[in-house]
Amino acid sequence: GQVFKLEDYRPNDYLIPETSLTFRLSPESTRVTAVLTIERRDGVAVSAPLVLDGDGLTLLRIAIDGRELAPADFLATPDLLTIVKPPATARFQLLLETELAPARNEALMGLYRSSNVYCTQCEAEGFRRITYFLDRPDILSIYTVRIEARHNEAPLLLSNGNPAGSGDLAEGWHYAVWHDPFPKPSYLFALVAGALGKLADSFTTMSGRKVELGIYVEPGKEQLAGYAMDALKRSMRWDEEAFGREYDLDVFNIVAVSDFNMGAMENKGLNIFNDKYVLADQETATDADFANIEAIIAHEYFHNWTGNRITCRDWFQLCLKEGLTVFRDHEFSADQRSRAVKRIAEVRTLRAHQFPEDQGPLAHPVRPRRYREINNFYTATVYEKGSEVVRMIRTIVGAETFRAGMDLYFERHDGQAATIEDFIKVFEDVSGRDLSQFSLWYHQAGTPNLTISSAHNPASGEFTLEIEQSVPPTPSESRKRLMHIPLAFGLVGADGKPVAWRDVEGASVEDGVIHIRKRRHMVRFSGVAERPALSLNRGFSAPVTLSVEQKADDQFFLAGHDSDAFSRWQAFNTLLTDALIAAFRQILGGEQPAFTARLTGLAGKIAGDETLEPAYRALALALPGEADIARDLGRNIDPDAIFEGRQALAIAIAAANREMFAGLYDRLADKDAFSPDAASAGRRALRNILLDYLSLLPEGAALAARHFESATNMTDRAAALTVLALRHSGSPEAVKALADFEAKYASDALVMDKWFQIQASVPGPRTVEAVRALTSHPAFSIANPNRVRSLIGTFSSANQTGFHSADGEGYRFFAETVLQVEKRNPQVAARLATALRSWRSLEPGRQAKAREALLSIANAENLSADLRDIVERTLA
Ligand code: BAL
Ligand code: ZN
Repeated sequence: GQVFKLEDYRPNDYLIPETSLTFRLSPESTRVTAVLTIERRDGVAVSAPLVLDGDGLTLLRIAIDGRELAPADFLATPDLLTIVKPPATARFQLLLETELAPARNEALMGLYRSSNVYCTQCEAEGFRRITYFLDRPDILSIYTVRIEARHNEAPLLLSNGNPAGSGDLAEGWHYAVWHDPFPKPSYLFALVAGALGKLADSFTTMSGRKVELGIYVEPGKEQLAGYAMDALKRSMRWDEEAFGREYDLDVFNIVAVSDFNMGAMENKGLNIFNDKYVLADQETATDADFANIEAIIAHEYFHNWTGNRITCRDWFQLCLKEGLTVFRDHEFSADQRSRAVKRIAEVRTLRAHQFPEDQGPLAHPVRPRRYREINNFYTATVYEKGSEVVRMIRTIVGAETFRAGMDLYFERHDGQAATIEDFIKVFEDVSGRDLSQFSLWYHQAGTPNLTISSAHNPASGEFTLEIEQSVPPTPSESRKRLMHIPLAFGLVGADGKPVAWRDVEGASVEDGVIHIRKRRHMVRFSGVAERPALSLNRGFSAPVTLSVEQKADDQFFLAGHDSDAFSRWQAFNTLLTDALIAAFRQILGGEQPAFTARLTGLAGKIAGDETLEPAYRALALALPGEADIARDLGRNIDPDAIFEGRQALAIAIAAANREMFAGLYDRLADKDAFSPDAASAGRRALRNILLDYLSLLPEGAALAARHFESATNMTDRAAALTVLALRHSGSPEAVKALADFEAKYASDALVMDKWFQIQASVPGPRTVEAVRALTSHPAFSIANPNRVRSLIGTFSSANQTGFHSADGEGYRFFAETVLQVEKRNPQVAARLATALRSWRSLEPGRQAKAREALLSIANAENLSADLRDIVERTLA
């Protein structure tokens, strides 16, 4: 396939300042008439051909300035339209008529049908499946859209912008017109038509303009959109307060659909959502679902400024809108919830998804330099690491200057398609700093490592740090340049208070941050009388790994006393990780793993520490995942031994704290009416992790069964079902709970996703057969992305012992299923296939079987560009 390169960017010869679209909707035969105002750019030769993108299109009619074109005047293939000799005038009108079959569009890109609702997805390159166009983000156009449909089939007709007329037509048809005054790229175009219920509300902006808000859902589910609506209004207010950004249209609409490739999409004024991120109540949604809804509603809304008003020049700049918008939604959630808890959760996610990507064959810079299929770059690196890079800019320039930089960004680039260079420049301009070394974070792939050792000299009162940075090689980048790494730190005294120093030399240290720029720094603090405990990468100031020789005493001390909540959590998590790695080695050596009473005792202390938020305690008690341990080990992975060690540690912690955990579990029982707020969710999280521990002790299955029976909300019910299915697989209690859950929620697809997910997570080599059988369950559908992700995605990316079963059966099933999904939906298949990206870190037996499975995909006939790209890079 074709490779697209950043250095090849050049503006197109033509612009499309205005786009007028008319849709006459029908499931099998929709007519699209596009009238494009085309403008030749200044200085471009009159002879320059006009070449428009298409994807699988059928052209019915083509005319320029009212005259039909002769066959010799153009060349139309399904994927390209070339107008050999456009008119000599600088501006002309091109009319195109195409015909589509939305009902048969199973790739869910372009215009398609989801449960009888017409909807669109155009990012990244879906608009070219609707009409021929300059389908690239630097072509900004003002859209007017007329939608015609049968009234009984689609009483509701929506597009971007503001409503601009509607009425009835002959033979039971009707129409609506929408006009969006803000020039936008084609990937932000959207259309929705169907029979939907509406939850209506309004928001008055900071300048006093009233905006009509609507959330459209399957009729009868309107009340399930209440939390999303509340999150939307809080997001709108927050963006005014935190960034001075006001909403700009008269209406803001959100539509929930049940077949959607992504989580949601930020189309101007008409966000389209995967219904999983809109619909919620206590009966059907977990606390994690509520938090995700809040975050994603905010994320898509925040795109209105970071993405829509200022968009990307080309797809290499994807992180310009995504990393920045993730940063904004993280800050929003931190303000709405607990900042410390949110930060810990973000870092866990980054390490679970981005670190393995950065350390494997799919590693790429936050701003990639080449791609074959842009859909494969909606990655944890672009999104999550992209957000971390923005966070580091704020750390370096300071919060106030950061805000000034953002103001300048909006002022300077509003209405433009911008680049990462534009973004970095505003912060250089407002701060007067040189960010050129820092900008390597955008250009260089790989997770930097810092090796740090410390020494204290009581005689001279000197405390010295030796810091060495390195960035491991990544595909096509074998030699790395030195990074600017802002490392927040603290020197903690025996009383838990910060230790003062007189002077520091060796690196610039500002506001508790060491600025590492060279390969090696020797940082010397003077005037330090007593040896402090060293607290490093506070708040996770830089997305790096650390290799630190640190005494266990110091880790235990920091786990109890670090004033930085993130680092305190980190200290305990490091102790747990070290213990799990030691256990893994003991098991491989044929020994029983053993854990210190000091460690299991500390778990009990943290659980019962009433000075800490319950949500924090719950996060601290959640052991590093099997995949986290595998990532830290890095090579020769045997998932069964990892599982065994982790299970042994969980049992040791449960046994050592049995009474304390049981008492706390009882006290935390919810007595108040349900609320999805962060504090209530935190109490449920703590109680449910205590249940998980207690379930490992005798009578554990009975306890979990009681928890399941008495649950009054989905968080508790799903937690108990998880404990039963995973810890007591095959027990009568587990079998009964799974059957009861299935009977109760059989008709609720989103809740059944949890049922699929839980069963796909059951550890052990027999799960593959259970998952295979579930693909025939009436609630499962290989055509629906949520179903596929819940069952197949969970099995392959979140079940270490099941997927990586030593006989290779998990891989064989996986390869078959990926190819089945691909026939309909290449994008979802390609995403699934990334589950094997870390195959080279497995022990040799599994490695060989994983490679066979990858080769069986690579050798399949008619492989899509999406899947071929992932599989070939994974095998390279
Ligand atoms: N732009 C794709 C969906 C999102 O990141 O908001
Ligand atoms: Zn986004």
